[in-house]
Amino acid sequence: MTIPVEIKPEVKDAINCGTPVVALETSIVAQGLPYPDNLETAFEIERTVARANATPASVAVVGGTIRVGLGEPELEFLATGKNVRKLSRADLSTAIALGETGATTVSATMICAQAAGIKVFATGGIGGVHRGAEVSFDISQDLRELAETAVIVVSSGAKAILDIPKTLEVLETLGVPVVTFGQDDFPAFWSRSSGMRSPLRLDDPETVIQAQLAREHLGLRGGMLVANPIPEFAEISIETVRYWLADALSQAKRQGVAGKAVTPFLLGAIAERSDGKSISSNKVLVSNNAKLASEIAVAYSAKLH
Ligand code: PSU
Ligand code: MN
Repeated sequence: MTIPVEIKPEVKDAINCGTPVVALETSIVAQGLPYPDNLETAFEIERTVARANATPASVAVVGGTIRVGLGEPELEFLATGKNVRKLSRADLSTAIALGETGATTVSATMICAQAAGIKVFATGGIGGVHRGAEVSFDISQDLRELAETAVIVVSSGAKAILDIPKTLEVLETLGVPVVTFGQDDFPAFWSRSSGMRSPLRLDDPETVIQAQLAREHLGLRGGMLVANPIPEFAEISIETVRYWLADALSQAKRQGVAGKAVTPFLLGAIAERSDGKSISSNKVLVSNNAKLASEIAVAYSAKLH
């Protein structure tokens, strides 16, 4: 049996020619943002990547086939479809076997990007260790994927809905380089600083790709987390986020939300509490990450020529 991976022709050409390519996830489209913000964001990130001289490759599973590079109809389906599946590492194989359609999270997108030969990937915020994980054991598959799969993930740190100190500890245990771009503090998604210092800091895209290549030359598996702070104009203060979050967390607890549903539920509750402010900031930070990911992909491409 061969694994059905279908790469969009322009993405395939870019990979074969060694020109810059950036992978993009789709769980943010299907589960992370409401319609029509989700579809606007999907298009906007693709345009951002193209403007930065790289080829965008949104990833999903469509009818049991891994698709790397999507067209407008697929993105529209993911943005509007009811009950589109959220596919992480554990779900990919059965989705393929059953011929299902689903949106890929960070972990699944990393696997598909690596299978296609793409080294750089942009998202909003990775999954991590949830608050109360000492009781719930809820730790995202994204963390272990960073330890396994050689893809650079550009995100705005970890979502403030998570336990950020524990998330950083697990990444350290797994030996994942956590690099903040251009500042000393580790960002917290909607806020530029989490109040924690970043384990590492780098200031230019060229060094980021050099670090990943050094990792590979050492025979170390896995990728890197590049944390990119949200632009100042779109930032929401951490106090404000904490205030919204307290309500969202108690609502989740009362309703017994668990498993895959936790992240989408909390993001939705915060969007409501914030009157949509969390959504507009989310859009800005994803685009900003797509831009930095493109610059890293451009630096990588220059090394191949
Ligand atoms: N970033 C966003 N919004 C999202 C996500 C990331 O701005 O919705 C998604 C990613 O796909 C990430 C997933 O992998 O949330 C984490 O889900 P979980 O906590 O269930 O592992
Ligand atoms: Mn989880």
